[in-house]
Order: sequence, then structure tokens, then C-alpha cells
Amino acid sequence: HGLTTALPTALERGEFFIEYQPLVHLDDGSVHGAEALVRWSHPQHGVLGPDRFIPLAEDTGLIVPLGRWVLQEAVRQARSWQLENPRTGGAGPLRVNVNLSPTQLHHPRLVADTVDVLERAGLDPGALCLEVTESALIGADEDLLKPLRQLAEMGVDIALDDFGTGYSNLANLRRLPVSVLKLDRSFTRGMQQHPVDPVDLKIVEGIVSLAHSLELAVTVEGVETAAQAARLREIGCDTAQGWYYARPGAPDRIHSLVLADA
Ligand code: G
Ligand code: G
Ligand code: MN
Ligand code: NA
Repeated sequence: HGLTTALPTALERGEFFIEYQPLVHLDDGSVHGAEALVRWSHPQHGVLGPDRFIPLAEDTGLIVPLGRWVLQEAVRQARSWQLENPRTGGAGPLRVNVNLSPTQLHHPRLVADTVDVLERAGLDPGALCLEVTESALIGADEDLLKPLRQLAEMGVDIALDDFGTGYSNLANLRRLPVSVLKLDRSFTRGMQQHPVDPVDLKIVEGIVSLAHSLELAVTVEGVETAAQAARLREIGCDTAQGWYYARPGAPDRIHSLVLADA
């Protein structure tokens, strides 16, 4: 239908834009970084979320140029937040998370493109986190993992997104070049109930303890209330993302939050 025909030229027409949602440290609420979330400002249908067009972009191959554009924009934006931060005088600890879809993971230029984008923007590889879904890495062989391993060796963080929704063998985590688990929102939801869902609580405690024993950091998604945040901090989760802190928004919003910390 209409979206399918308009998608291939939407990039040239400049119809995509990025919103950023902060990731905060659970211990003190300070900003750790932000996740880049792409949107399509469609001339007839208005603003469309990624669920409406990412699957289409995957099927048509447009995800490769679109994903490269998101990476380039997000990396430039991160560098600009760092430079604007008077506290750090441009060195800046602020990081940016970018989602990678399975097709991008298989693309032969993933490593070269990423290195190129980082160098052009002057961003330290350690300030970039690439999010890959658990399902994209299930059964991944060494050929698929090699580019991620190379990026990890350069200092890029790799996060396992939507963790807990796939069926990965937990013991397999050890062989993946990941440094962060992003715990799926479905677990965080159980922390919001009164009383807290005891099974969800046990699962989250177990995952956090396993993750930490493998030296992985844990980010929790979908934090909507102060009570949830407090509970997840007690359990030992490291960073959090959710409407309680901020909805996805314009890049200036992240800048203001960083300044408020400073
Ligand atoms: O923006 P929203 O919070 O509705 O995100 C919905 C989903 O779209 C999330 O799972 C997110 O990972 C995915 N998504 C957002 N931006 C991108 C992107 O630039 N590339 C890919 N591959 N997925 C994205
Ligand atoms: O990559 P992923 O699909 O997990 O991307 C995050 C998605 O979750 C986006 O669609 C974003 O708008 C949404 N989101 C972010 N914070 C919250 C929250 O606190 N609650 C809910 N219900 N959704 C959230
Ligand atoms: Mn994500
Ligand atoms: Na996610």
C-alpha cells in the first residue's frame, strides 16, 4: 500500500527524524546516555513509529541505508552533547544507544561503516552502544558474531535488547560479545503491581545476579513509577529507561537533562 511505495524515497526527502530517550543511573538518577529511536514524518499519515515501517524497511533492504543514517545522526548528536557539556569540557561521558536490525548485522560493511561514522564525528567508540535483539543472536555462528566481536574490541558496547523474550541459553551468554543486558519491559511491569509479582521479582533477581557474575551491566526498560525504580535499584539493576524519567523526545531535551545534573 501507500507506505510501501513512499518508503524508498523517504530518506532522500528527509522525512525521518530521531527522538532520544534518556538512560539514567539507578543509584543517583544522573543521565548515562540516550537511545536513538527513529520516526517517519509521513506527509499524509503524520508521524509514524518504527513498528510501522522498520519491518517494511527490513523486507525491502532500505534498512541498510536508513540504519546507516540513524547511526550517523545519533553519533553526531552524541558528540555535540559532549561538546556542549560545560562540566566535562567536551570529553563527556554521555553515550548513545543505536538499534541494529538483523540485516545490518549481516551486512559486510557494518564494521567499516561504524568506524567511519565514529571517526568523522570524533566520537570515542566507548560512547557508542549498539543494541541487538536477543532473537537476532539466537543460534548465531562465529561468522555472524565476528563483526560484533571486532566492534567490542574497539570499545563499542553491545547490548542484548529485549532480553528475556527470546529463548537464549543463558550459558551461551558467555560466548556473545555483549556487555549489557536490556531487560524487556514485560519484567518491569510485574514490579509495578501491588504486591509486586513474586515470580517476576525472582526472575529479575536471578537475571541481575547472573549478569553481574558474567560482568554484564543490566539496563531495565519501561520504568514508569518511582516505586518500580526503587525496587529495581534495590535488586541491583544498573541503569533504567522509561516514562518515569522521560518519554522519547527532541535532542535538546537530553542536553537540558545533562545540564540539570551538572
Ligand atoms: O520508538 P519506539 O519506542 O516505539 O520503538 C519501537 C521499536 O523500534 C523498538 O523495539 C526499537 O528497538 C525499534 N527501533 C527504534 N529505532 C530503531 C532504529 O533506528 N533501527 C531499528 N532497527 N530499530 C529501531
Ligand atoms: O527497543 P525497544 O522496542 O525496546 O524500544 C523501546 C520502546 O518502548 C519504544 O516504543 C518506547 O516508546 C517504549 N517505551 C519507552 N519507555 C516506556 C515506558 O516507560 N513504558 C512503556 N509502556 N513503553 C515505553
Ligand atoms: Mn532498543
Ligand atoms: Na527493547
